[in-house]
Amino acid sequence: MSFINYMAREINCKIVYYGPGLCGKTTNLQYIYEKTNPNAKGKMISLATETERTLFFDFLPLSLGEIRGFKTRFHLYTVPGQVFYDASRKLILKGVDGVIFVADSQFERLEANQESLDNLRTNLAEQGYDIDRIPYVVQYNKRDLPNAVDVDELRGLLNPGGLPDFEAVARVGTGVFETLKSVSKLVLTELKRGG
Ligand SMILES: Nc1nc2c(ncn2[C@@H]2O[C@H](COP(=O)(O)OP(=O)(O)OP(=O)(O)O)[C@@H](O)[C@H]2O)c(=O)[nH]1
Ligand SMILES: [Mg+2]
Repeated sequence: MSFINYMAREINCKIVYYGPGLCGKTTNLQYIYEKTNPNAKGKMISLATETERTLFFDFLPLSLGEIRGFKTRFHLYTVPGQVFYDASRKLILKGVDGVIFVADSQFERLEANQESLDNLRTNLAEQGYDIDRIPYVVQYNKRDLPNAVDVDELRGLLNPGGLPDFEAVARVGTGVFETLKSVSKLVLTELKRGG
């Protein structure tokens, strides 16, 4: 539900990073924050526990240039991945324009990925969104770890429809901007269609 401010000539879009606990959502945002020009970003807000688990959300406003004289502002959010924060995840999904599902590539996290994806589907549906219709991309993170499952296997489990997907090592930034660019492109295409 992008918000267009005609007076200020601004388009505001909301992107949400979703995925199981510790899959690397906050790490994606931190990398984007570090690598973005100061005049293209706002303050990054993180509400975290003492152990740096996301407690409510992380937030980063980004400017991605202009389209037809309108400034495009992307508001990036991450949800808390831990199972018991479901109420927060529902809230954060309100008004979403695009979703990045961050999967943890580790064998031990296969079930957690699946649960989180099911939870995403349920929470989107509750708000009247269909995961197959909104701008949506998948990131297979932690590709650097020795226990990472083959991408083909992850794709079969988490992305059988073959939507845009990316391998990543968020800790060093690999794949981070590719993933973001892909979803923002889909969001802007949707906007142009008047969706
Ligand atoms: N090896 C490796 N570690 C990573 C990678 N990305 C993130 N991590 C580490 O994984 C841990 C969890 O990362 P976070 O970004 O806090 O995970 P999160 O998804 O935000 O977790 P919640 O906020 O609890 O949902 C941290 O120690 C990160 O440094 C990666 O690509 N490879
Ligand atoms: Mg987090």
